[in-house]
This record gives sequence, C-alpha cells and structure tokens, in this order.
Amino acid sequence: MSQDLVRLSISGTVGVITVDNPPVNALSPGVPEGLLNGVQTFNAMDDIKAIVVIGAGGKFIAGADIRFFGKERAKLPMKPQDALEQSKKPVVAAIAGFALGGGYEMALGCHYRIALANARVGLPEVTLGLLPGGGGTQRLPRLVGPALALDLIVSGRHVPAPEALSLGMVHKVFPVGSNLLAEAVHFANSIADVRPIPRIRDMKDKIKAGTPDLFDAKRKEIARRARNQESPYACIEAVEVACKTQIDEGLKWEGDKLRYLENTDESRALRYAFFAEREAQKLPDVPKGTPVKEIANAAVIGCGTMGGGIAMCFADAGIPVRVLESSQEALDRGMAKVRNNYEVSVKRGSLAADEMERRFARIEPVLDYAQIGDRDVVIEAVFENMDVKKEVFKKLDEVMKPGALILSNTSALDIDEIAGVTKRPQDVAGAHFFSPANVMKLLEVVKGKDSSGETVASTMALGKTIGKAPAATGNCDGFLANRSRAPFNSEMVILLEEGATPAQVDKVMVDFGYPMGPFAVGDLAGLDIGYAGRARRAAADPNYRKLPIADKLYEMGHYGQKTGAGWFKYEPGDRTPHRHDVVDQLIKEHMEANNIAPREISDDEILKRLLFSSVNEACKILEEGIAYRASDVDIMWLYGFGFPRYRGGLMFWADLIGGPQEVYNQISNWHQRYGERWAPSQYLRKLAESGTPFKEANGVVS
Ligand code: 3H9
Repeated sequence: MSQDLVRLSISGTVGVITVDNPPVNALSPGVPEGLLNGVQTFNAMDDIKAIVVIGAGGKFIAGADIRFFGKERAKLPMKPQDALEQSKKPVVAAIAGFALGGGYEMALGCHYRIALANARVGLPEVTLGLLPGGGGTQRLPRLVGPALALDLIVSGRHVPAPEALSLGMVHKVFPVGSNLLAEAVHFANSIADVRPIPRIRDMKDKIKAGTPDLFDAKRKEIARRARNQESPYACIEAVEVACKTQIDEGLKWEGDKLRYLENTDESRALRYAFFAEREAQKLPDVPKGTPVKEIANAAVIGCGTMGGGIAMCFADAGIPVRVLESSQEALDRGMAKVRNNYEVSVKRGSLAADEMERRFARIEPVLDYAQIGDRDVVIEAVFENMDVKKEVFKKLDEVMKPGALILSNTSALDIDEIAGVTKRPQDVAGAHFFSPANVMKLLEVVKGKDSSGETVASTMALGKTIGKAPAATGNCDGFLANRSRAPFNSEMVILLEEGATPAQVDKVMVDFGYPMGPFAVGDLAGLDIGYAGRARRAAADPNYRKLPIADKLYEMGHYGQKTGAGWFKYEPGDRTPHRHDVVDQLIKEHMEANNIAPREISDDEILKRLLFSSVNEACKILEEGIAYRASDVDIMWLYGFGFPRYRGGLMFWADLIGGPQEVYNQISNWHQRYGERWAPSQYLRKLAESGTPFKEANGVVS
C-alpha cells in the first residue's frame, strides 16, 4: 500500500520521494509509512547525496487525513517528520499547491523548503478544533519566533508563498509555471554538501528571548471569539511550552494534547462542518459532469442594500458587474452606499485604498435593460413583492441573451411562479444572499421545478467563484434557511409572552456562541422586515400563530436601530442595546391581559425551545424532499445565521445533546403543553425510532 501512495525515484545523486494520494495527498494510512521508508532507504544508499520530498498532481500534502481522527492510528517506529529532520542527507521539501497542517509539519521536518509562487502554507489545525500535532507547535516558533508562530497557529490562516518567503517560512519561491521537480533537484544539488545541516530543532535564538506577556495578551485578544472553545487556548499553550522546554519534551506535550483534542465535541463538530461544507457541493439529482456556465460578467437589478452588496461580491471577485436601477437618483444613492461600504473597509485597514478603487471601478451603474442583455448572469434584487419581481423577470426574458443565468435573490417567494413569466424557466433559479450580502458567506441556491441541472450546478459554481459557501434547496415558502429559522423567530417572541425578557434570551444565545443575540440582530436588520413577512403569512394561513407583542412594537414605530428603538433602546451614534421600559410594559400588559402568571424560565428551556422548534421544522423540510440532507441545514445555519461552527450546526448540535430521541421526547411534551405548533414531525419520530442520528438524515426524495 505504502508503495502505491509514496513513490521513490532517483535523479542523479538526489533521491526523490513523491507522495501520490489523490485528491489532496493527505497523510492517510500508508503515507507516513511510505515517507519513513523513503528517508531510510535513501539514507542507506551511498550514492544519494540529498533528498527531495514532493507531492504528485501539483500539490504537496494537505495534512493528516481528517477522516481518521478519533480512530486508532498505526504506531510507527519513528515519526516521518522526525526521521526527515534527523536524516544525514539534507532534505528539500518542494511545495506546489499547498502544504497544510501535517503537510507543512512534514516540510518543517525537512531542512529546506522551496515553493511555487501560487502555493499556500500554514497550520490550520485550530479550524478543526485541534492543534498542530506533527511538531508544528514546537518547530514553527523556533523557525520564525514565538510571536509570529502564535499568530499563524491560532489563526490557522493559509499563507501565500511570497508572504511565507518574507516571513521565513520557506527559503525560496519559484515563478508559477516553473518545473518544480527540476528546480528542487537543482536546489538539492546546490546544498548537498552544506554542513551543518540546518535542523529546526537546533535553532534556539528566536525562542530564547521569552516574552511572557505575549501569551496572556493573545488569550485576552481571542477571549470573545474563542469562548466555549479549547483548541485556540491549547495552541497558545503549545507555543508557550515551546519557549520553555526542550524540544523533545515539547513534542511529547503536543502529541498528548492532540490525542485529547481530537476526542472533544468541539473538534468532532468542526471536522463534521469541514465535510458538510464539501458535501453541500454535491447535487444528487444533477448528473456528474454536467457542464457549468462560464461567468465573465454579471448584472444586478436593484441597487438597494441587497443589490449593492451583491454587486460588491462580483467586484470583489474580479468580475465586472452592471447594476441597474429605475432612476438616476436611486442609482446614485445605491452607488454612494457601496462606496461608503468600501471606504469603511479601507478605514478599518482591511482593504487597501488602490484595491478599493479597482473594485469600485468594476461596478458600472446603468439605467436601461438594453445595457445588460449581453451579461452571462443577472441577479434580480428588487423589492420583495411578487408582482414587482414578475415585471422584472418579464423584462429580463426579453433582453437577456440565450443561455444567460437568470437568478432571483428572493428570500421566500415562489421561484416557480417567478420563472413562470419567462419562456425559459430552465435558466431560472434562486440565488438567495444573506444580509449584508458582501459579508455573509451563505448562498442559498433554490432549484425551481423547471431549473435545469446546468442552471443549478452553474449557480453553485458561481457561488464558489465569488467566495460564498453555496448550498442547495428546493422551492417552498422561505426555502430551507428561512423556513427552518422561522419557528426560532416566533418562539423567541412567544417566550416573552411567558415572562422572559429580550436581554435574557439574547444572553442565553450569546453564551451559547452566537456573535449577537437574536433580538439585537432583529434590531440591526430592522423589525419592519419581520412584520411584513408575518402579515403575508397570516393572510395566507388562518392558523398562523400571531406575535402580538412584536406587532405592537412595530406599530409603535420601533423599527430597530434605525429608529433608535426596537427590542432595545439605542443612544444616538451608539449600537449598544439598552433595556427599554416600553418593551417591559408591553410584556407585562400582554401577560395581564391573558392571565399568564410570571414564572422563572431557565436558560436551558430558552435554548431548547428556540433550537428544537427549528430542528422539528428542518425535519419537515427533509421529509418533503426539499432539502437534500440534514448537513445542508447545518451549512445554512453556520453561514447564514452565525450558528457557532464549533457546535457543527443546528442538526449536529442536536445529535450531540441526545439526538432525535431526546428532541422527539421534548417536543412531544411541548406539543401537549402548547398545542399544534409543537406537533412533532413524522420524520423526526422515524429517526428517533430507528436510532438514526440527524447527521445521517437525508431528504426524502419523492
Ligand atoms: C492535521 O494535519 C493534523 C496534524 O497536525 C497532526 C498529524 C498527526 N483529509 O476542499 P476540497 C478532501 S489536520 C481528508 O474540495 P480544494 C475533501 O473532503 C489537517 N480529506 O479541494 C474533498 O473530498 P470530496 C490539516 C480531505 O482544492 C477533496 O479532498 N489540514 C482533506 O478546494 C477535495 O477537497 C487541513 O485542514 C484532508 N486533510 O481545497 C486542510 N483535505 O471530493 C484541509 C481535503 O470527497 N483541506 N480533503 O468531497 C483544505 O483546506 C482543502 O481541502 C485544500 C484543497 C485547500 C487542501
């Protein structure tokens, strides 16, 4: 097995070890063995003077095989990275594509690292709830110093090769298109006789200058975003250990910590999220190899908050985009908002001023539909009203070139009805962005009944191109994301009717891991949005559970931050939410009018009522065959609603706290207590009965 995954060859006096484990050359069983065998074999050959380690297929090594964490690993007589480091013949790591995690750790075991200019290196283990466990936490600080190592290991970011060169992470960078193997052999020949061989374990200068404040400062810096998590703190401690102990002791500490972390729920959840994200790209009802449309330019209809944000997504990805409005005034207003958004980024230091100008120049404001007809894709982002959307789609049908992707950013409306006004419903799909569109990563791709496989696959691919996390859903009111979220939105207000306060609910959800509480988010987004949606649903469904407190608040002019008051009160120019006595009064009046006795509502009840109501709805969506799989629900919650990634997503979290059986039992209780809105989904009952965890639940294809 190891011979297939790791090949040995010879070029003059250089031994070449090639890792060949598609798709990403992960360190699956057999690869570490093959690497170890390679070093030992070439060390035993007198005529070999130096060694090159390279990956096949234009990639170095993507790290440990993530599927194998939490499982028993084969014990090797020696770790390959240690064997590489101790090799008596100098070893050169030749990095194309990427050297990540255990891959970069393998390169750190080597004595020299060279890379192609478009390669990326880094230690992203923290994003999987782990720490670098192949020597990275001990070798990187010795190579680049503890401060930089700490930043790289705690952020887990992928470092582009030119930057890696300037940081000392690699020795030499070759232009894209170079023959890396030839360059590596040439380089290996040039250093073959250099002695002493530069081994990172012998580098002590940089870690000697201990900086005790560094570690506490880092802990403080990450305290808010890393709350409830262990791995970022383990990463900090590991670099601290590197500065305080001998390397062998540090390596042992690191190995023990990795074994502990890989069995935490945090790491299980993050590993699950990694694969769920990739799974979401797979469309079971679209044949493999379905062609994907090339998108060289785009158009957006509407330059309001959503339209402007969507145009920015294209501009940020280097795609020229025309944005159309019905009047010059609306266009000027929208473009000014876009410019302002960019300027805020420049002020914050996250965007260079010249790059802002380049991006802004890619957005061309236009007033006439004739100016967008030649675009490869158009995204409609006008007011959320069926008649308005239909008018737009009729015009698009007239002007767009044959084969153009015609997408709607509707967040809930019937995509089939919209597509129905065109003569080409096969080219129409939903492309639901989340607000603010230029920031939020989720792209919910909605398949209409007539959307072609090519249209859906192309919209998914487009999402990737513009840096989004796309996930697909079928057509229903609210689609997958907003429909599964709707019960949560109702339940949080219903809890107020029973005596909870917005501040209490928000605190529970922030403690759980959300960046903001749901009431504060409502105030930020604007309470008029929810009101309009409720009115529409109440008109369509006589059994719709009304939310009188929320409705009254809106009717009193509390639209959220924009009016200085919503669920909370805001001082001018300050976004800090303050308790509002008007809201307290509304709650009190509602309870008195309905004879509801105040009671202590526990944090656990708040959390579960919000989230279980949505799990139940997600099960209904799966049962209707509208979602492909439960893990797509999780992707939507992670990227659309700020659900903490280290809890995996709504459904995975529910698995962690007891799975379908626990959820079903609790929901059945609430069904008896509160009535029909808690009726358990039949699909949930089936999952509970069969003992199938949510993470294995697929949509029922009718
Ligand atoms: C580690 O190294 C711990 C060590 O410190 C300790 C050692 C003891 N394992 O993303 P893509 C699959 S922790 C297994 O679509 P791209 C992926 O699921 C690891 N599978 O490609 C997908 O499969 P499928 C630290 C993996 O070109 C296919 O490969 N390393 C792994 O857009 C293609 O993936 C990382 O965290 C893996 N390590 O991006 C790096 N990686 O086709 C994780 C990928 O069946 N990987 N797959 O859906 C990545 O960030 C990206 O995959 C990469 C390529 C940038 C490499």
